[in-house]
Amino acid sequence: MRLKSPFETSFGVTYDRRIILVEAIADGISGWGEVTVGETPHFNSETTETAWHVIGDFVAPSLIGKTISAAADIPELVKGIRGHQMAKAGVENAFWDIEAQQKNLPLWKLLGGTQSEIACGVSLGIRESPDALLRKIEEELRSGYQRIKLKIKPGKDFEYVAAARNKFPDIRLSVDANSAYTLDDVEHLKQLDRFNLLMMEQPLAWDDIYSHAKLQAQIKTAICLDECINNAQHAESAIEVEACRIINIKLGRVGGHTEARRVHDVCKANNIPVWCGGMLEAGIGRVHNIAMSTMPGFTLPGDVSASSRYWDEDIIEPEVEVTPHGTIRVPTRPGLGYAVRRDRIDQLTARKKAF
Ligand code: OSB
Ligand code: MG
Repeated sequence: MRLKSPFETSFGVTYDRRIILVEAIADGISGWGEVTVGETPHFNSETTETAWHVIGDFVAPSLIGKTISAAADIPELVKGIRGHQMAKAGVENAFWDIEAQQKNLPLWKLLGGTQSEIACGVSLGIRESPDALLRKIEEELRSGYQRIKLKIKPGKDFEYVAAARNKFPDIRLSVDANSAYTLDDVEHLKQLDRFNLLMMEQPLAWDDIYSHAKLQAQIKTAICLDECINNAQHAESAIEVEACRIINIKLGRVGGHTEARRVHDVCKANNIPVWCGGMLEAGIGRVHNIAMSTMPGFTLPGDVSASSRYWDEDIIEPEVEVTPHGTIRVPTRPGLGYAVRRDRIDQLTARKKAF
């Protein structure tokens, strides 16, 4: 699927998404999940192709023919597969859709969600100039979004953030570096403290919680970890060593709804606010994100926004829409609560495998 506009982060530019969808069928009910993995191993170590391989050769064979009494049984069945959280999440989440339909509940209720309307923010890719960025921010604020996140990297940071803060002194503003800095940049990163940012997301290495603790001790801005948190144990460690004050939860990054809920619970018990991250999802991944975002610890606007910001035409019906005050009203029908457009998916399918 071609993105409406290219998305640039510190690790590269994405023009098109190659997305793996999982349809699981159990007891005659069909459920859907989306594998929220990147095409290249630059966000984490997984790619579309590694997920295809791991699902086909390891995840699916671990589940076929097994008695699964609840979606939450699945992590135990695939725990021998180390890493590959995104591959596992796409499959597990399809079973959450099935379980919700079986129990005649909207998925968000099954997960224990309490918020029927969720707060939305946007993530803005790196732009060719601060002026171009300001125009984009203006447009997103006009649509109602409650928080603006700017992607940054060395050389495309201070000037952009300064321009944004100058023009919009009161908005909730944050930055996301996707691991583009090191501890040698502490003095540089301190310069961002003056902009009253809501948070600085994942400034340091993707797999290094400890260095973030060293940085957090030296800057005022709250650090939010993304790439570093792959399970509830990571969240506990990060909180204990004070590596962050906020955590971004991505279903794919932590391996699915079961582990996401554990991360949420750890954060909630420690008064660490969480929010739902995004991976440029199509509709199915987006709708799973909406369901997760209803849990009570999701107190900050997520990177969950309207389908039309990404796609000319999404793969669900209706598309995800955002209210003029920057929220999404959560569906009330059982399961995902949005219809999956098989016609459109068939048109877009390049490869298919059944088990
Ligand atoms: O770090 O949050 C991130 C997109 C791709 C990979 C990593 C990230 C992102 C985003 C976009 O920030 C969020 C979205 O709009 O889906
Ligand atoms: Mg991020």
